[in-house]
Amino acid sequence: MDYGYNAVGTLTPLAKAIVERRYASKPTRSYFMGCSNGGRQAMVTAARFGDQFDGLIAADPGFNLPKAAVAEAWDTQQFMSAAGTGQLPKDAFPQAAMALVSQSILAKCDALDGASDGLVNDRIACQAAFNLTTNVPTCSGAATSGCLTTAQKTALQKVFDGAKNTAGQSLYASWPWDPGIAGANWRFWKLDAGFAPLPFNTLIGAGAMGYVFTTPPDVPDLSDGGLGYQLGFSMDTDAPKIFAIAAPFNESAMSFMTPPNPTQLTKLKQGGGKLIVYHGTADPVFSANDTIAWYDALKAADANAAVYARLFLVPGMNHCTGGPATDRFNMLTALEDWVEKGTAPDSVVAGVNPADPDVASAGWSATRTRPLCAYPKQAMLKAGATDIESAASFQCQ
Ligand SMILES: [Ca+2]
Repeated sequence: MDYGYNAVGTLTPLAKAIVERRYASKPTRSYFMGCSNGGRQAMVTAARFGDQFDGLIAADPGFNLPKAAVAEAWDTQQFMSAAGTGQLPKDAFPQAAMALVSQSILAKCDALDGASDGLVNDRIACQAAFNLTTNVPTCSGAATSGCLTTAQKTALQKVFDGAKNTAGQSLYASWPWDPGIAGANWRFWKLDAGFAPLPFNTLIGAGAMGYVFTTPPDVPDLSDGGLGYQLGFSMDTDAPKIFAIAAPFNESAMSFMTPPNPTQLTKLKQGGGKLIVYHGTADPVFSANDTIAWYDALKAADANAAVYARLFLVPGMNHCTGGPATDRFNMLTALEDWVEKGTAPDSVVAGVNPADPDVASAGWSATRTRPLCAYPKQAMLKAGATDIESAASFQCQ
């Protein structure tokens, strides 16, 4: 419970008391910013302790983190279904295969936003336009360059469709097709997260799943990095344990890891606080689709939710950073302007990190900029604009 939410709940008043004792006045503003599990923490804090903060930033949030750990086991099972004897997921899906899928996505989707620039801003149209089965060449025999085997396609499609139990019920979320799946950070988290001497390390999955998210706690064998544990994980009988309680564990993982009611941010709203959420659409750890579904539900529950909560999608960006993306931006300044000047962010200008190999290999200008748009708007090339390296050539629509 401390890990899930109560550390913030306990320490925030204490920190404020220390500030007041030292400076003889309360802090003028209180902000919270985190990515990944820190992004999850920001969302939980907005719901549970929203009156304690003036503004929060939840980046690539592990919003439904126990569910994402289920999905990681699912992913491992799918990737390994395409692996040969002695192979790991990284062997079953060499980088050339992911680059081929990325290029195939670009071929169908890049121009949909008006600019053939290596970025897919029109995410919705792309999901309808791209078809893994028909748009990527199928190998006639063994895996070679320039094609995917049927086994690779089947596995990758199941990963992107999202974890399901045998009844076909979704256990987490689907994932958007985005050219950023060829990013180094995507590969690290999804396929290649091995740390010597372990051949494979499932990171958030096996260890966290067994010890933290399963009730009663399990003791996963991590001597192989958790590979065997994930391969044996049942979507029917193990996955539901993230919702279970068993004394003395009287709160389930889903209860302590997620906001009590994610679409009711009453404390934040009534306290005048603001929440910015941003998420890379090629995040391999936490699906942007899960965050989008949350924001859609928030808007459905409160039509005026944009007054205190806004979502920004970052095309191509992997987990918190990296990928072929404009992943350099200052959301904290945008949040301060919103809280302190009342200027709500409709768009935030983002640049590239030219030292990132994914950017360098894409051949983009080192000074490329793009507007990140408040969801559901997305950046589209202005009619007649020709400079595809400049944010000024794009508009949110
Ligand atoms: Ca484009």
